[in-house]
Formats: sequence, C-alpha cells, structure tokens
Amino acid sequence: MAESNESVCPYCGVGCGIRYDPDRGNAVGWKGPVNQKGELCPKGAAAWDVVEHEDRLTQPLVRVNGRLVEATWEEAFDVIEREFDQILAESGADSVFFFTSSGCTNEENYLLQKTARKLGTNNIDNCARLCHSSTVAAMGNRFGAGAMTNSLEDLMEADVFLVTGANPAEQHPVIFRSYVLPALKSGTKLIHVDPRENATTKGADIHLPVKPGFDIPLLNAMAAVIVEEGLVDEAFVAERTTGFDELREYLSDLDVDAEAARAGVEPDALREAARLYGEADRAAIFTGMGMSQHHCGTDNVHTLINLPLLTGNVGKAGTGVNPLRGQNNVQGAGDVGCLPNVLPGYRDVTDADERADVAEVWGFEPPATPGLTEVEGTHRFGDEIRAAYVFGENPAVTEPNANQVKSKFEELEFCVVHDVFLTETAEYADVVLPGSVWAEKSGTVTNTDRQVIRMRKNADPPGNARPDLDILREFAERVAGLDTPETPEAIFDELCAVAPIYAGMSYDGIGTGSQRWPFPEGATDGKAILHTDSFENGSKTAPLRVVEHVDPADPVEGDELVLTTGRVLQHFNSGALTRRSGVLMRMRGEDVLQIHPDDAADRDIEDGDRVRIENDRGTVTVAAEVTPAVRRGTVFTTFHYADPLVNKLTGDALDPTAKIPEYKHSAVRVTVHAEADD
Ligand SMILES: Nc1nc2c(c(=O)[nH]1)N[C@H]1C(S)=C(S)[C@@H](COP(=O)(O)OP(=O)(O)OC[C@H]3O[C@@H](n4cnc5c(=O)[nH]c(N)nc54)[C@H](O)[C@@H]3O)O[C@H]1N2
Ligand SMILES: Nc1nc2c(c(=O)[nH]1)N[C@H]1C(S)=C(S)[C@@H](COP(=O)(O)OP(=O)(O)OC[C@H]3O[C@@H](n4cnc5c(=O)[nH]c(N)nc54)[C@H](O)[C@@H]3O)O[C@H]1N2
Ligand code: SF4
Ligand SMILES: [Mo]
Repeated sequence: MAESNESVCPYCGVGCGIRYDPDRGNAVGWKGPVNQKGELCPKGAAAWDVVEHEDRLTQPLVRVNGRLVEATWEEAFDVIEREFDQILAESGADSVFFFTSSGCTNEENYLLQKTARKLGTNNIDNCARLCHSSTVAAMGNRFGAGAMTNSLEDLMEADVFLVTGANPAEQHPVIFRSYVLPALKSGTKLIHVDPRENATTKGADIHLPVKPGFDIPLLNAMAAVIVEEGLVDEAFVAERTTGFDELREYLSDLDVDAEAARAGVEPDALREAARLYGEADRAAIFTGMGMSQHHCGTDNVHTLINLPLLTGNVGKAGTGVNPLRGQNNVQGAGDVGCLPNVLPGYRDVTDADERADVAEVWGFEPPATPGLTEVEGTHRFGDEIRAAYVFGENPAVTEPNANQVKSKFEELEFCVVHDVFLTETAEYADVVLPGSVWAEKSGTVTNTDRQVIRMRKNADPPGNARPDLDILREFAERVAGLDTPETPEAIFDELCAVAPIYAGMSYDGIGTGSQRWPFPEGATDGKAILHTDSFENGSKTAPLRVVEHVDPADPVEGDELVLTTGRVLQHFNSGALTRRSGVLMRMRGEDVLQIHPDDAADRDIEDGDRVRIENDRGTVTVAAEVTPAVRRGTVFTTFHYADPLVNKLTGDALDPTAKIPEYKHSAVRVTVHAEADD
C-alpha cells in the first residue's frame, strides 16, 4: 500500500520535492525548497513508473555454474562474507573497490564509506568523479570550496548569465524554467558557450559554438578583451586577488582574433560576449560537463575562474561560479566522504589531525593513504583489485571505453551489484542484491545549491527487496564487524558530528524545507553566498592563473569528425530507470546522431539513415539526424541507451589532477551503415 509523503526526485541535482499521489496513481510535486510551486519536469512526473515496474529485482541472486539464480538473503550474504573474508585475508583491504551512489541518500553513502574505511581502504568513489571532479578540484584549489558559490534564489539577481558547457533547459529543467527564464524575462542577458544549439540556446542573446575541447583559448580571449578594454574591477583585483600582473602580461601578448579562430568562434561575437560579461554589474556563471569532462577539465575551469576574479563577480548576489550538479545526491556523496582522498566534510585522509578527529567519533582510525578513483579502479580489476561492491551505479554503460570496461569486469574475481534492476553491470555480478528506489526509503540528499532535503518513505520495496540502508547495515556488520545505528536520523546525527560543514543540522530543523551547508554549530541558517569577505579556505585573496591550451587527447585526422556526447531531457544517464518508463520512451525512444548538413552531404548521409560511428575502440550504429544545430566537424549523441553503447567510442584519457575521463572529444569516422554490416 502506497502512501503520500514528501520525498525528493531520484533524478537530477535540482532536488525537486515529489510524492506519490494516490488519486492519480502517479508521482506529483509538492512545494519543496527548490520547486516552490510544486512543479516537475517530465522525468520527475514519470518517477512512479520505476517503483511498480515489473522488471524490479525482488529476490537476491547468486551466480551458480555461471548463471544467476535466486537465493535467500542469508545465502547471498553468506557468499559475500565468505568471498570478502578470503580476499581480504589474502590480499588486504586495498584489493577491494567500492562504487557508491550519487543517486542514493547521504546516510546510505556515509555508511558505505565508513565500512570501507573500517576494512582499511580508501578505495571508494562515486560518479562525481565522472561529472564535476575537475570543477571541484579547480574551485577547491582557488576558492577553498568546490560547490556552487551562490544560491539559486540570489542568482536571479544577475544581469548576465554565462552558461558554458551546460544545457540547463534539458538537464536542470526546473532551475531553467523557474529561476533562469524569469530572470531572462526581466532583462538578464544570456551567453551560451556550446558546440550545439539546444533548448538553452533558444533563450540566449549570444551563442558561441565552441569547438569541443577548445574552451581554454575562448576563455583566455574573453579575459584578454576584458583587460584590453578596461573592464577589470581594479579595487576587487587589488583587495581579493593575487597574480594579476603575470596574467595581464600573458593576456596582453594574446592575439584575440587568433584565439577565437582556434576556438572556432567569430571574434566579434566573442568580443561582444566579453563586454557583456565584463560590463555587467552582476554576472553569474553556470558551468557543466562541456567544461569538466575533458582530459584538461581542471584547466578549463581554472581558465573560467579568471573571469569572475578579474571583474569582481564573486562573493555577492547574482554572481559567482556555479557548477550545476548531476544526480540528486552527487553533492552529498562527496560531502559525506565517498571520495578516495577525503573523509566526511572534505577532511583530508593524509592529515593526521583530521583522521584523529574522525576517529574520536568512529572509534577507529581511517586509513591514511588516498585510494584509487573510479575508472582508475576499474582499470586495475584483475590486477590489485580483486573484488568490487557496486552500489547504485551502472559503470558497464557509463564508464568510457566500454569494451575495455567489459573485459575488466570479466577479470574481477568477485563482484556484488546492489541495484534495483538487473543492469548491464549486474551481468558481471556474482551476487545481486535487490534494493529500494526513492519512494521506498527515508533519508536526506544534498542538492546542487547545497540544500540538504529530506526524503520520506511512500511505499514498501517489492517482494523480498529491502531498503538500501538495511542492506548496507547488514553488509557493514557481516564484512567489517561494524555496528550501526538503525535509523537514518541517527546516522545523520553521526554525520553531522563528523562533517563540520553539516555541524548544526538536524532532521527536525530540515523538516519539509532545507538546511544549507556550510551550517556551523549554533547557526540558524546556512550560508547562501560563499566567499563574501574572504574565501572559504580563510584566505582574503584568490590567485589569478595563467592557463595554456591543452590539445585534445584524441586528435582528429583526415576526414574524421569529433564526437561529443551528452544528454536529452527525457532520459537519465545509463537509462536504467528512464528506459523503463513507457511515457519517457514514447517521448524519445531511440538515440540519434546529430550531424551537420555539410558533413552529412560529404558522406552521402540523409536524415534518418542508419550510420556507423567507429574508431579503434569500437563501433556503434544509430540513426542520423541531419541538423545545422551542431557545428560542422562535430557530431553529438547521448549515452542513455545500453544499445547502442556509445561509450564503446569514448577514450579513457584522464585529467591529471581530477582523473575525470574525456567524454566530450573522441575522433570518429562516420559512414552510411550498409545492410551487409548487420
Ligand atoms: N535530462 C537529464 N538531466 C540530467 C541528466 C541526464 O542524464 N538527463 N544527468 C544529470 C547529470 S549526472 C549531470 S552531470 C548533469 C549534466 O548536465 P550538463 O552539464 O548540462 O550535461 P551534458 O549534456 O553532458 O553537457 C552539456 C553541454 O555541453 C556541450 N559540450 C560538449 N562538448 C563541449 C565542449 O568542449 N565545450 C563546451 N563549452 N560545451 C561542450 C554539449 O553540447 C551539451 O549541450 O545533468 C543532470 N541532469
Ligand atoms: N559518454 C558519456 N558518458 C558519461 C557521461 C557523458 O556525459 N557522456 N556522463 C558521466 C556522468 S556525469 C555520470 S554522473 C555518469 C553516471 O553513471 P551511473 O551512475 O553509472 O549512471 P546511472 O544511470 O545514474 O546509474 C544509477 C544506477 O543506480 C540504480 N539506482 C537508481 N536509484 C537507486 C536506488 O535508490 N537504490 C539503488 N540501490 N540503486 C538505484 C539505477 O538502476 C542505475 O543502475 O555517467 C558518466 N558517463
Ligand atoms: S528538474 Fe530534476 S529534480 Fe526536478 S523533476 Fe526534473 S529531474 Fe527531477
Ligand atoms: Mo553526472
């Protein structure tokens, strides 16, 4: 029997309030802290489809003679305990890797990272690695905090939005409709930097169709125009930055026209964009995957950060650098310590004092050596990594270079997949644990603008599936001998005791609203705008930085095109949930390749033709959508479908700092697909 209680949408980082509506038999919005009118996008509105879906896992599965067969919970956990005990005894805790879930609650994720650390390893990561790890690295380094500098509400006060490498109209639809569009209607200007025209571009005053992988020349040229035309905020630069002379010298030697040409955009449009941003009283940046998912992702964001520092656009309403976060709890998964280098609250694992502080609450000291990141971990399967626990992720579809990922999963000795459907990753599992979806759990998630919001249970898990937290508690006890409090609230209280940024929060305080971090003990409200008088690292100043362009990892040769990948409104990531929604599949049932008419004509491709996309890593076949919306030389498709598995084509070159993979630039050959190929 389902009931109606305030919960949070399982999809994107906007964090809309949703609940079951017994009259409609469907999910509806409630007036949450973000969707203040109860509005939802089509994915949120279809979120009940996955709750009662016939494909839901309802019984644990154990591999016997190569086949997954139904087992009791007792049998499944006996296998897990036996295999983990053996591998841990033989090879130590660093032979295990944990994938945690940015689509699951703070309490669940907190518990799983604590379990890993009790076992003695920091080999724990979540798919923040694949989205904004580079943004977080650059912003953390320069500002001392890797999160949105501003709140959605104050951002509406901006005079200019610079949206780069993000398409919020489709990926953060409620932010776009309820915050960005009203601002545009009242006169805020929008600059959109994206190789494609998409739904966000429709609201733009200036569109800069950058060549994928060439954001550094574009942003350096914008900075050069700002300096050249006297748009620098001298007082801010003097008081709040260092390194101006060096940057000015570098920029004064830069040929703006040549850099614009390198980035593939019109110099006049670029100058106009720089003026618009530089002259604004309040200019705010939104940044997304087009910036972060490159092997130079950290450098991309470093270049971006120069703009607000040169123009005094940080530390006040309507300004800042605002990464639009991905999944409903990707911000929280990082906050609670599901990262290989930091403990809850971003406490450095290599810092003995931080470890000692955490040990006071935990009763044991976490390990001191940083662990492996996601992707890096997968690359070591069959080498030092012998076992993995995959909680609420589908890396077989979403990690780059999928053929290589497949062979790595085959090399893994023991794999637990804890999910709600039999995913593509579950095909490699030795044990599959049936968990719970959004409507079947209680806990908290932290949205893109740092608001902690509560989820409440609407239904029981189907069959013998169990709430995720119960499963993780049993795992913690059986494998790590870790006793954990029973309720999500008690676990949250422990989190607040360990993570200083959550220090003063409570379930009661959150209620049906939110509490925002940083929320120091004794505070009545979290800080909406960061870096007002000094930066979060305590420094009055942030450094300006000279950044040089980095060439793509996968250079384009001959008649090859650049494949860049991304998202559409109706589907979500690996599609594990959205591909199972009848409504969403009717809206958008299959993947297409967007290709420019000139590139199509060169290859005798017509709209609707099936085309082969290939490179040395793999081949996929999709239908062509011939459209001038994508720039010449670039093609675009999504990664939402397991078939075609687009990540067969993406490369696994990693950003040296953040270890984020290169999803946005792969060299490919595109040809008409001949029937004979089938
Ligand atoms: N509908 C929907 N919403 C989602 C998701 C989803 O799967 N579906 N996923 C969620 C998650 S996990 C995340 S991380 C966010 C991501 O949200 P976004 O960051 O908006 O996601 P993407 O579509 O991957 O990339 C954004 C844009 O980058 C552009 N781009 C490609 N290459 C480049 C480049 O080199 N430079 C620049 N400047 N732009 C480039 C693409 O054309 C694309 O329009 O969305 C979240 N919301
Ligand atoms: N080519 C390309 N690849 C990309 C990207 C790209 O832009 N281009 N983007 C990357 C990014 S930004 C991201 S975030 C990753 C996403 O990569 P993943 O996290 O692997 O993708 P999801 O589809 O979100 O996987 C979530 C899994 O959790 C399960 N699940 C959902 N809710 C629950 C729950 O409550 N409990 C449990 N136990 N399981 C649940 C779902 O069934 C699904 O299997 O993909 C990355 N891959
Ligand atoms: S905007 Fe995001 S959080 Fe809101 S309903 Fe849509 S997918 Fe869910
Ligand atoms: Mo993401």
